Amino acid sequence: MSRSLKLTALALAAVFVRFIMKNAALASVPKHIDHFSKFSPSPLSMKQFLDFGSNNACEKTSFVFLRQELPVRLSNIMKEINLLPDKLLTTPSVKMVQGWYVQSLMEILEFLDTNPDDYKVLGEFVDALVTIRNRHNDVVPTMAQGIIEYKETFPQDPVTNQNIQYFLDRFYMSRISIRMLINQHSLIFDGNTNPVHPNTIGSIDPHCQVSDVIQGQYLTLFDCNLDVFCSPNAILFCLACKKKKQPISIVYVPSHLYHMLFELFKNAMRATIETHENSNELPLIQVLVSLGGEDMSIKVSDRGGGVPFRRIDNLFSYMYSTAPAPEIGEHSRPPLAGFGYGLPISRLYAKYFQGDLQLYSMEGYGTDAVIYLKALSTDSVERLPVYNKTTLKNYKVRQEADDWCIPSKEPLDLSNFKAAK
Ligand code: W6P
Repeated sequence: MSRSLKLTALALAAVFVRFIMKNAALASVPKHIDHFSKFSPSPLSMKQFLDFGSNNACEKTSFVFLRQELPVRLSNIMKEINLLPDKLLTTPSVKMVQGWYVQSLMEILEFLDTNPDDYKVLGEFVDALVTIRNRHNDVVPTMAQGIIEYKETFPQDPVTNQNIQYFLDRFYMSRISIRMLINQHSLIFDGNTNPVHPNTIGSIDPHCQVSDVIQGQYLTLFDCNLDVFCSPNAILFCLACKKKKQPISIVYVPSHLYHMLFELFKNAMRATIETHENSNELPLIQVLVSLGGEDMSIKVSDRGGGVPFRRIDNLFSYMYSTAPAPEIGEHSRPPLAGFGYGLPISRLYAKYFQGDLQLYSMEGYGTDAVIYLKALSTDSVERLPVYNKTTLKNYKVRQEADDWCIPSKEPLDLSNFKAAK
């Protein structure tokens, strides 16, 4: 055999061996998922997150925790992906997302029989986490694409909407939590302090000043996008605090708060502009921040004409707000279109640390959007989905009939009920 032929044969053999090994690894994945999904995820509190980043933080401890906890969280949610209706599970987009989860799970499992005392292992783990995080960057638009494909083939019905809502709320919550773990570990142990925010611990700011985030937010929105603002005073601030003069701050993830506020301001501004197109003065969007013993609440109030009560749930629906990206033309901005996933995902961010996001709207006037967050870091504990018998039951229920009457459109013919004389 010529030398080059030999080399080709060797290369082919190597490819073949890798192929076989990869398939062997793939074949054992369901077994691993079964194993790790039997564990419940362990919710962490803000305090625990901060402890991982404190001075005596131990990368080894974090590594040993994560190489168990990440497979547990991944496997719990992979079990739920498998419960999706076949028609959705077999769309190319959902298949692709599922493939990413399998790949990432395998990559973490590689670390199970490595030595935590080997600093090289620890370094490789950080690299692996970053690779995994980047692989999953586009999960949200890809799942949305899956829903679009599904909607094209199957007309939407309320039951499917309800099931997809249930799944995606849990799926995206799981994703938020996994990214939080990955971010904390990779930011804290990459050997650098954050030059811009030296006092943050990973992505957590122990003194997250809400007014700072709002101000930053306001400036960004003001400068950039949205053809907003005639008036530079478009947003009015009110800060309420028990201990006056001290700025309100909590232990929180500024990027999460930023995400939520961005969504609320965007919607409030859009509503304001659309209902006051022909007047020169726009009514202010008011922000009220209040710190109590238990809650830190932020209210964003607009006078953008409000939303009918019946449609509020739709604003949070993944199914009803999934539409192919609208063409941005001159006259193509249908009212209330293009909410996208901003609101439902903002609500998940709020719920992730035991808060909530609610809308109080009065059609004809305007909308109050309120973010509730926990004021105390001891109350800020991750809210995580778990795969168990109840989950299984929730996917199996097919609503047979509503237990409330359907109002009739025709007036009731009362003559049938007249007492016989
Ligand atoms: C609206 C609709 C909405 C959603 C979220 C926040 C504010 C607003 N205003 O009209």
